[in-house]
Amino acid sequence: DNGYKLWLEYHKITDAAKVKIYTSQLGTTFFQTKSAQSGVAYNELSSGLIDMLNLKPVKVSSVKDGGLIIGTRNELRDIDHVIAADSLFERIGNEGYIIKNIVIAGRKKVVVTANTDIGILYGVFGFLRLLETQTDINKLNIVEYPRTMYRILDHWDNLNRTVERGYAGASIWNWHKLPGYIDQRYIDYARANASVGINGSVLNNVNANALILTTDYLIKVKALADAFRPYGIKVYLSVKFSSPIEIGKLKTADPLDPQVQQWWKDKANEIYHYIPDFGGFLVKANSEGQPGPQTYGRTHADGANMLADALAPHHGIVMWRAFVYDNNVPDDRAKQAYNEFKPFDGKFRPNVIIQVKNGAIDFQPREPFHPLFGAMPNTSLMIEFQLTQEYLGFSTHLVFEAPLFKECLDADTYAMGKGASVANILEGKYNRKLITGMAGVANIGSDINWCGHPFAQANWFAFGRLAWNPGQSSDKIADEWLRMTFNNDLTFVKPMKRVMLQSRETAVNYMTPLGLHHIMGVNTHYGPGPWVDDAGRADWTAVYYHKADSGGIGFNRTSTGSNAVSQYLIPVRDRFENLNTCPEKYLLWFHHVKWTYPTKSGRNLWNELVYRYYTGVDSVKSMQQIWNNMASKVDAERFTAVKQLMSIQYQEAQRWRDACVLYFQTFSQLPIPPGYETPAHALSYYRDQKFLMAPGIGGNQ
Ligand code: BDP
Repeated sequence: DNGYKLWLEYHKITDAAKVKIYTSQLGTTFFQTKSAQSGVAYNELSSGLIDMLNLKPVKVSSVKDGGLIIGTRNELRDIDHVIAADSLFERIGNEGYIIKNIVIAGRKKVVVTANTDIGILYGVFGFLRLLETQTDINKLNIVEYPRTMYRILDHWDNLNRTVERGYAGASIWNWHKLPGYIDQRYIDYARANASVGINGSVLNNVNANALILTTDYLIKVKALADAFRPYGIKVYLSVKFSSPIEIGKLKTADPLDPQVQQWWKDKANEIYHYIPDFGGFLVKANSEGQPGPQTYGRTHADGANMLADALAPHHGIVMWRAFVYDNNVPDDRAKQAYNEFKPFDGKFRPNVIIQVKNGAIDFQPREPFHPLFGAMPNTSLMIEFQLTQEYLGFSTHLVFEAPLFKECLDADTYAMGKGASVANILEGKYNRKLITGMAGVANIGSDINWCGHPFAQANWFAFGRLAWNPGQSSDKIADEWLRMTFNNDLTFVKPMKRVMLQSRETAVNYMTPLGLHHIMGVNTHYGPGPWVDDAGRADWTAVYYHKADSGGIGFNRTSTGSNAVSQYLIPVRDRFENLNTCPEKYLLWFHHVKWTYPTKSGRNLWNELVYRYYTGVDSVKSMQQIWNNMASKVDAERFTAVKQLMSIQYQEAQRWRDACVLYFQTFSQLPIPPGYETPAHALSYYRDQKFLMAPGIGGNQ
């Protein structure tokens, strides 16, 4: 099994009792298919039932005769009152669905209903998921609806098919063969997204190439949009702010210039001529050398609003990124986004949504939540997570990211008093006028298994499930994914779920324990680089972030330091500010502490750091042992793939550990406590290792 089918394998169900119940219930179907969306829903249902149960249901034309009834509320007018109250139909909105047992004429039935065809498609995927995870279908009462409106994958794909920070092969978009050639993969991609509720796709890199807005490319984009439409996926494009100059031959891209404004309006009209349901733009402006409104002395609001005005007549949105920093290295890069955006709260058009990374630096293995969450009550904010593992070992390390996402989503900002979690803010609970969303930087490429590492697929899956409902637990998501992707055997699911749930903490331990961050290899971002002190600018180095010296280690972001803590609201601010209450997982993020500082375990800081690094490596070893026991429970192809990747991960974890411990020891001057194995090489050996041709390094090709 090469993993191409992702979590949609629809394995044959072998439990005879289950097969009997499912087959007797699902042998007859009432399902009218009138649109492209309900057509794909029907096909999905049929292939799922055939693959799992060898069942080709008989299509019936009357609700009475069906064991499984699928249809929109309108199509089921005669029985909708038996299914649910009006208020419930209202609650599920345009994309939600209800799956329920009802009794008609004395016969028990399963009904899947929704207000729209796309709701039906999501409902069918939801129903098939129940079968894939072998759930009882006789006590169903499921009401599902998405908590965020825009659930989007951001592809950092360049037009030349390289992928910035992509570790799963070339871009899946074959621009050269488009629009004439629609690769089956595009359809499989849209289908996989729909199965987890993702409804949008930004096709190209945020470091955008202006060519994407030329007519030649728009025709190609239209072909993709047409292929995705039956699955409810809208396309969006990353745009370069200087496009009016680069492809429009204007002299300026100043957002207040009438000619520039007109250029964007005309461009929007052209796009909507080809793609009537085009989603909108994603913009990286005035960040890492990209042009933006500040280039012309204007503000983020000026820039975003100008684009928003061009898209508004067509109902498109602008996703304007808050990941901004420039060449004037401030005392602390962590503060810059907040400083630049907070003053503009309430100043953005209603169709602008600010896209904020989960933390204030950059997708590190662990960061505290971004202080902009809770700071802009009158502005739509969407979170940006990174599925591609730029700082998490690329596609060689098994790191299940749901716990990382959840840690941020569940964090309490106290913006509206206790309970104002990041998730609640993202869901728009405090301001119903706002638009809501979640973005994930895709980890997809043309590797046969899509994501490079068989387990990296779980991050794509988890993102979709959490964008749909941030309240779901990592445990539930891992459980579903394992069952759907591999099998329902508890002797497999249970231990592997533990591995997945532990894996992020394991990576934090062997990479950046206790709040350390940004100490990875320069440019590639692969492997350790705590010694990096020259990278063109201070805030691209590692020493800027860890600040190790003979006196201690850590970035003082308290009021005696950069005071980044002041961007958080009380009591979060106080908790981080105070050494005694700051969670140890963020210790060195907020504090510079002595090497002999006593940590909660009773070990001093140095010994704790060493302990964490060694524990991280040991945990990878346990992961390997558990996986080795799974040989008889999974197919040989994926078994071998994961086994090999885990052995790379083990070597890499050791490298991280040894390099960091030896490097930090040059400051602490303290011994590695007895009982730990001695690093295999001297520090110079690790420093000299180079990964010049590592994949994923930037550009806007
Ligand atoms: C960083 C990446 C860089 C991206 C940038 C961004 O290293 O390649 O362009 O984020 O998000 O994580 O714009």
